[in-house]
Amino acid sequence: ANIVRREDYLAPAYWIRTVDLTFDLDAAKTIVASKLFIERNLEQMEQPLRLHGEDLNLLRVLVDGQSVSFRHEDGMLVIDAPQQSAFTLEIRNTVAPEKNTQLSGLYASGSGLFTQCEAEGFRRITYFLDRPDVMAVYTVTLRGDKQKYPVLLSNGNLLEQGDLDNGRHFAKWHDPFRKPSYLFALVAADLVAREQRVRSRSGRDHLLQVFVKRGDLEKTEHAMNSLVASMIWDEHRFNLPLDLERFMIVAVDDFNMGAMENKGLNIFNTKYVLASAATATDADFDGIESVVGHEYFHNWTGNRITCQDWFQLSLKEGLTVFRDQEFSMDMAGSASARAVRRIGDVRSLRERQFPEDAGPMSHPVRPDAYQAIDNFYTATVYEKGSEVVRVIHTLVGQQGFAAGMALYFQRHDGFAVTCDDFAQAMADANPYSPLAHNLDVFKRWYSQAGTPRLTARGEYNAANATFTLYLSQHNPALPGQNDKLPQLLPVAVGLLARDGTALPLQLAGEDHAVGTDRVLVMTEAQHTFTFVNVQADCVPSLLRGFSAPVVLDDGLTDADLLVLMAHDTDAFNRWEAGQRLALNRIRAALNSDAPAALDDAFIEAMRAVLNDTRLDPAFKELALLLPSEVYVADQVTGIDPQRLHSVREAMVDQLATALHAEWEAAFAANQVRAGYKPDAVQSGQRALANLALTMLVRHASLTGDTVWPGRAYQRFKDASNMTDRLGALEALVNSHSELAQPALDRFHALFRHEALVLDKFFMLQGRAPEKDGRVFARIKQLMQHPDFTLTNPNRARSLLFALTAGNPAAFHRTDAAGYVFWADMVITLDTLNPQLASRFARALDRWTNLAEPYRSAAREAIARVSAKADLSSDTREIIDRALA
Ligand code: B3K
Ligand code: ZN
Repeated sequence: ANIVRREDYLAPAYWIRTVDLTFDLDAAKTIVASKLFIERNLEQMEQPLRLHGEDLNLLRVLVDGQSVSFRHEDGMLVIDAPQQSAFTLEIRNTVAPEKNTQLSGLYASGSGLFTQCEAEGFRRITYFLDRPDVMAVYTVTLRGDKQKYPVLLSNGNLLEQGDLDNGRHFAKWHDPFRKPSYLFALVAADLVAREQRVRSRSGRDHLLQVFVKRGDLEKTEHAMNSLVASMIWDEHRFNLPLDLERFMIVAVDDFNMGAMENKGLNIFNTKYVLASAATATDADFDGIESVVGHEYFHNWTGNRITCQDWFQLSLKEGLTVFRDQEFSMDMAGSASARAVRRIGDVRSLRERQFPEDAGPMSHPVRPDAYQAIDNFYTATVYEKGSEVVRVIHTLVGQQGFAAGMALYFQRHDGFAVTCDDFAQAMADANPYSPLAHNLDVFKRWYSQAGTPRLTARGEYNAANATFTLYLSQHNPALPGQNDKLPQLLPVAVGLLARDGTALPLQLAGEDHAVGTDRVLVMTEAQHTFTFVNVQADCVPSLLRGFSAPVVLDDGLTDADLLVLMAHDTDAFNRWEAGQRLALNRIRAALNSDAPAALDDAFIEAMRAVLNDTRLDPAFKELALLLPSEVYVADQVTGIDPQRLHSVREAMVDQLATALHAEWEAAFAANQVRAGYKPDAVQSGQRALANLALTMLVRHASLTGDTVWPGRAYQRFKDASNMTDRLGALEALVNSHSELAQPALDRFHALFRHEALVLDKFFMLQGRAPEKDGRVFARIKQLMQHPDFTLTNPNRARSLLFALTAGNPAAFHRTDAAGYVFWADMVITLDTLNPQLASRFARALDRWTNLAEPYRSAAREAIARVSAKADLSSDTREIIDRALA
């Protein structure tokens, strides 16, 4: 296998300074003419010019207008070193967009043409030094049929456009900013745009455009509002203005991921652009806001300062996720709404990144080696990367962080740099912070993989009025990473008296207390902190707000957790205490053969949450959800997914029954009567109403009652927005009600022309709680549905990923049918779209953590895929690692 290693990084032997591209666009055969102005990197030894190229048909090569000899070597185009230290290289080649099912490079979607270049797609368009440290100024001319492609877009500013002969026209674009090839984009399609003019704080005028297919224009309002809000936010929070006259977003149906931050021309999966109350849920609206923000924020963190090499990917991704998370929190408004967002972010980190870091794909935030870079656009690089940036933010504070950002741009604007450069700027801007004092310790977050374990024990001494906290950290060994060193952990703490009072915090040696909430900094394996003047025995509330991405073992008893759950001023820990109580009960049930049963103390605590009028509905909804099967599976060794499913289902049944009256009250109390708005307040109410309805219909399925299923059906029919409609439909489908099928049929009939809603139609059925193998059978049947296809990534994911990522009990079957299906699908997808296939292949990452018979059956399925000789390098890397 061809492995790329971080330690082998070498600056390029040549720089490409300017790029002049001309495209004669055609879905079957596009002609690309490229004219590059190149300079030898005088710091490097004289070497031949080696250019990347993939799936290209080369027509000619000229150096300074003269033909030269060239050869193909290891998949690269090699031209012997020209004598001149600067020269012009002209290349002409063709590509076939309509045959490009990988959706990387130039490809066709519907009747339009689109590009995706990150990470290594540009080499599928033309020969180039396709690496992020080669930055150039681009001028791009697009020519094509005017009827088929009325809109011709590329990065930067439009210089010129006009008609050509034979019904063709052209557009010429120029991007004044130097950029790496992965940020190049073009679009040629029949689109319409929502436009808005805005003035930035500095007084500059900008044109914002959101391009979509005809007919979708009225679904672009939220995306446009999110774009304007992102612009204002980045100016206010970080003093970073929009640097372009024109900023464009284009929506495309077929796209491998969420969206792409091409300079001035973001290309988006339609899922993250199109929304109306009738077709999109509150979660969809939130997703649009955060992805629009994310891509917009990349304009500075990613585009103005980019990555030296792909090992530094988290430099832009971790930082930009942090920025989009902060943006969404600021947009959410109230402290409670912020906490709800934080809980959501942590939930997803723990369900996706923690298992990743415990399995065969475990890698540091800055990886050391890869086979296919597309496999490293991971939860570790993104979400853990964001937590690492958050660690800095916690250590230096909001102002210190802004100062660090300013210094980072002052030093590196316009360049391709490393994670070290970022950390150094943050430290240098905050010379008296614990970050600056322990920079090397901090940087272990970039080099050490795995999730650190933080152990905490407290000891109250009534005679001395002291509370001593013993903290220790340990990062378990991983293959290739033994003997790990302690990391820099900010541990946010508070102390609660047993009656719930927040106690003032004064450490030994300090002359007075400093508030009731503070951050302790760990730099070593063990620390002892002694709080003095502690007037009552107390419960420590540790790692508030999830102040570091670790697993916490605080040894708290159920009684302690009940105190936190009832009184903690930190909403995150209040939620976490409930989850911990639930997890303890699920664990106990997994270790016993007796039927699973929740105790009264737990049920009463849940009842108290539901009845508490001071708590927001959004928080209640999160608190009332038991930890997911995916999360629990990561907390247990040798998991039996079927047993876990039946344990958890039994507990949910019990909550449905025991809290029946409270669910009825919650449903009634959380009806939104005002006009639809996807804001935090309304969506919290809808979320709790939907959970209540699900519980009421579930209870009905246990008792045979027909009233609540009937009400759910009525609500499904009459709903005025997708959140309510889908919630009611889900309540019926998830309880396997007789009314589910008629509702599904009606849903399909209503939305058969709405691609994004059809995705929901499939997903909802794919992730329904498994019962007697019915859901798995339904999924296989739905694969044959006339609306199902594997060639559209959203549609493929809607069924396949719903099964493997959202429905462990349907997937992990004792007869191994789920694994057989998985292996077949990995092999089929791999010939079509390796990026999608390798993502899907990761569904069995954690196979070694399964109990028998699952474990052996999973291994067999992976081995069957591995035996296929011609797997893509993307999928090969995942499979090899799984079997290593
Ligand atoms: N930077 C892109 C991701 C590209 C993925 C390539 N396989 C989107 C984002 O993170 O904003
Ligand atoms: Zn990103």
